[in-house]
Parts: sequence; C-alpha cells; structure tokens
Amino acid sequence: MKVYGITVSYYTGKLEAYLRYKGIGYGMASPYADAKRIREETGAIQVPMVLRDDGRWMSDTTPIIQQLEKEHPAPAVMPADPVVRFIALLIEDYGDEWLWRPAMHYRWSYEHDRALLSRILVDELMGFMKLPRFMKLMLIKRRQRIGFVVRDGVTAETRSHVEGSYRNALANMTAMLKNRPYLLGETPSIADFGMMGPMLRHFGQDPTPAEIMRNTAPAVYEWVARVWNAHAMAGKPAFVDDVPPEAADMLKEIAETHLVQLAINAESYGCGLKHFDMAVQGTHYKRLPVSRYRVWCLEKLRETFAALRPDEQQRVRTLLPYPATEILWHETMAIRSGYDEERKAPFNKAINVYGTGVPR
Ligand SMILES: N[C@@H](CCC(=O)N[C@@H](CS)C(=O)NCC(=O)O)C(=O)O
Repeated sequence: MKVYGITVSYYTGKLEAYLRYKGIGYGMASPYADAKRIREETGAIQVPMVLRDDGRWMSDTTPIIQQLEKEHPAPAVMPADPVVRFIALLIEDYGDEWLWRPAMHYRWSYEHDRALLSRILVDELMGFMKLPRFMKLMLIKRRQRIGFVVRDGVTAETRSHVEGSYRNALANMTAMLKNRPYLLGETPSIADFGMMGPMLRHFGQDPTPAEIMRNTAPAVYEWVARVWNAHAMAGKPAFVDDVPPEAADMLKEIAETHLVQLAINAESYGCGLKHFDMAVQGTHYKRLPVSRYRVWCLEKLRETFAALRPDEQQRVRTLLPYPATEILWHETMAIRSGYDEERKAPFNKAINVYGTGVPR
C-alpha cells in the first residue's frame, strides 16, 4: 500500500508505528503531487491517506487500523477483554483528539520549534510554489499558528493549562509504564498506537516538548522508541485482563478534559452552533471551533459502550466514576453526526476535524 503522508505528521506517525509493528509493507508518497486526485477520491485533504494495492482508498487512522485488524488479525492490537478494549479505545481517542491542541501549541507558539518545523514543511511540501523561500516560511507559520493555535483557543489565559495537559499525559503514562513495557500489557495495543500520534512526531521530536519529555519523563521517551521498534511476533498478544490501578490518574484526566470537550462539542453541534466555550479543570476556553468529526468520535465510543454486557458496563462505570463520563451512556447525549451513516469508513469520503459541513 501507498501511504500519502508527511514525515512530521501526528497521524502519519501513528499509522506508521502500527504498520511497522504488524509487518504490513508500505511505501510513503507525498500528498501534494497528487492533491487533486486525493481530494476527489477521499473527500478531504489530510494525511495520512492510503492507496491500497487493490485500488481502494482509506482515510482516518482510527477506522483504517480497525479495517487492517480484520485483514491482519494476528497478533491483535485490540485487547480481548471487552472492558480493557473499551478503555484502550478511549485512550486512543484522547491521544487523537485532546492532545492535538498542546501538540500544535508547542510546535507553532515557540520560536525554535516554529522555525525548524516551518523549514521542514516548506521543503517537503511547497517545492511546487513559485514564491521566495522566506515568503513560504511566513505563510506556513501563519497558517498553522492561526488555524491550529489561535483558532483553537490557546490564549494567555489558557496557555498554562494547555501545557499542563502535556505534562499530565507524561506523568500518567509514566505511572502506567512502571510495571509493564506498554500501556496495557506486554505487547502494544491500540492505546499505545493512539498515544504515538502526539508522542512520536510532535512531543518526542519538536525541540521544546522533547526536552521536557527527556527531562521529566524518560520512561515515555524510552517507550516512544520501544513502540517504534516493536515487531509483532507469532503467538499471542499479551494484554492485561483487567485495567490496572496505575491507569486511574490517566482515566481521571481523560474524564476531566477530553470527555468534557466531547460533550460540549456534541451539544453545540446538536444546536447548530459553529463555536462553543468550555471550562476545563477551571480554565475557560472561548470560541472553540465545533467539530462534526468529533461528534462521530463520541458516537463510536457510545456504540462500543452500548455493545458491552451489563456487568462489563458496570466495570467501566467503576473505572470512570466522574460526572463527565455520563456522556458515554446517557441518552441525552445521543447526538448524531450524520457522518458515515452508510458505515463505509475507512472507505468513505473523509471530513477534516474542524467544521460542521458535509463531506464533498
Ligand atoms: N482523524 C484523522 C486526522 C488526520 C489529520 O488531521 N491530519 C493532519 C496532519 S497530522 C492534517 O492533514 N491536517 C490538515 C491540514 O493541516 O490542513 C486521522 O486519524 O487520520
């Protein structure tokens, strides 16, 4: 398969880590050479996009990995125990959607990070543009900072909370890695691949957050390399058969941050709004863009929860005894995104994370 991606991209790194682990062969390609075709085939320009040997296109790493798990079942990255699997999928969603803001903030708010990353992106993506290099550098810095930092609610008031989310993720992962090499067992699960999105190509590589990771969370620094170097062995995957107590702080953090945002985002989408305000752990965020895609993420988590047996649902509730987690089961939160109603993902037309419109 051909992976259209970028060498410094969050979700491309997540998918590559998974493909390497599973031993699924792939070659990398630049999305910009084929941008028009990709948009026609897949509905949105985002990376990664996958062109398979059978000619079909796949988009969005969460359904892509679920599809590939069906085609390459052994060894599984989805834990066999349904409760552990649900928690692993929740951690994946938190890695995908909550840590995105701090990852973009560190990359585009700090001078060293911004200077380095704009050079890499200009050289990788903008060769075809007939503009002087200094203008391309200015354009890309502005696009990324305005689009993903300023418009995503990072201000003087929220900045230290945004950075705190990164530090909390490091501390919570360090606790989970104390007794085992991967977050939920002796072999990597979907929770590890979800956390590789932010941790590999952003926090582990960008100068400012990488320094923080090395100095305050060397176990996470080591884990990034461990997941990257992991190769699926024949035989059984080895996951915990119950969520370990060391995961408690991580789950509390997810409930207090990501689930609060998912709930307000979905309610705002349901009311037809384009922006919303939210208070998270006492910090007030203003005018965040509503995301239809994240309404769909919540729908998927709710479907997975609803498919659990009553005793399994009870185990999840015991692990997540926080008000915000009600959104995973409460009927008032059954807001439909209308996205992928035909359930074709990852073979459907994709949508970008921000926005409330329909796919092209
Ligand atoms: N949910 C998608 C998200 C993909 C995504 O947003 N990728 C980013 C780069 S890491 C992107 O292409 N953004 C579009 C842009 O910057 O215009 C996935 O998991 O693949």
